[in-house]
Amino acid sequence: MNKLKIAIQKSGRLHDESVKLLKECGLAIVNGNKQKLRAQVQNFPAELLFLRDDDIPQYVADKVVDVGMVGENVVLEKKKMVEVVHNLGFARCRLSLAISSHLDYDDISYFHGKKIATSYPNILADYLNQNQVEAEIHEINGSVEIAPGIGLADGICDLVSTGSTLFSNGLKEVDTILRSEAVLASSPQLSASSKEILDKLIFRIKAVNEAKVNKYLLLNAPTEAVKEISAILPGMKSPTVLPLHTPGWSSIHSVVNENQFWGKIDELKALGAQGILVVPIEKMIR
Ligand code: PRT
Ligand code: ZN
Repeated sequence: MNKLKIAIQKSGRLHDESVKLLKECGLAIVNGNKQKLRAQVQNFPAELLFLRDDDIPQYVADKVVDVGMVGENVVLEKKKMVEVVHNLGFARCRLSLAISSHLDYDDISYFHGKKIATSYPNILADYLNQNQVEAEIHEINGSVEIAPGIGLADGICDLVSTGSTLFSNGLKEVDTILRSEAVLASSPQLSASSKEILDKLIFRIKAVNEAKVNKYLLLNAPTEAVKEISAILPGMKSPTVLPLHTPGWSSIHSVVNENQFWGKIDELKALGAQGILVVPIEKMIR
């Protein structure tokens, strides 16, 4: 049977999260040893290849692999014939411009005639063009943040997540070019059978990732408040309402988005809700 060839980063920031997500999707990975180039999957028609993240778009475009788990920043920089088919929800970061923290900055025109060090020359060049800024791009791979300190450049364009690397190098973020996260990048010309396997994988990834941002909520409330509480907790279709042994009381079960949870708690308490339990969901299929 045809197998979907999935490229994941061999080692680095994306490796562990990529493997974890595939395992949460139920894939039993055998010999998933970082030293090896490949790993097999026992219970799903897929095979894993461990590669450098920068090479993944090329391998996908060349159809050596069908799909890769890689930062969207790398997909955009490499400009290969690949299609982002799903966002994976981890390795979130932004690609930003930064300068020495003691310098004044008004807007992007600051960079006119300046030298910018980066590992993202294509994305940076496009951004400068869009903003009609003429600057010199100095491409370096790694340790970009030290460039201004050693006089190699006036500013940098690099990935930022917490901002602590910029801070500890005496730099400040002055402009964000793009936001990125890990994505599934696929060849636009997959065979029908590979596409079918990819769709199955995406279905599972959605179920796993949706479960992570939702919680199962159980509470007790006076039966007379059920209607109002149901309006606050619509759930997947509607909440489950069960009678409690105590007359006039009901148990209400629903699903709530984690981001909305604290906002809803005060309203629920005001309507008489008690004994509120919040439980993690492992998989969620709408
Ligand atoms: O060896 P290989 O080429 O495969 O890996 P790599 O060294 O090129 O990549 P790696 O593992 O560092 O990053 C892989 C991907 O993780 C990137 O392409 C991004 O999509 C994503 N990612 C998310 C990040 C960061 N966050 C991040 N913070 N990649 C790099 N950084 C670096 C950044 O370059 C800077 O040096 O972390 C530093 C900043 O972090 P903060 O937290 O101090 O702001
Ligand atoms: Zn890399």
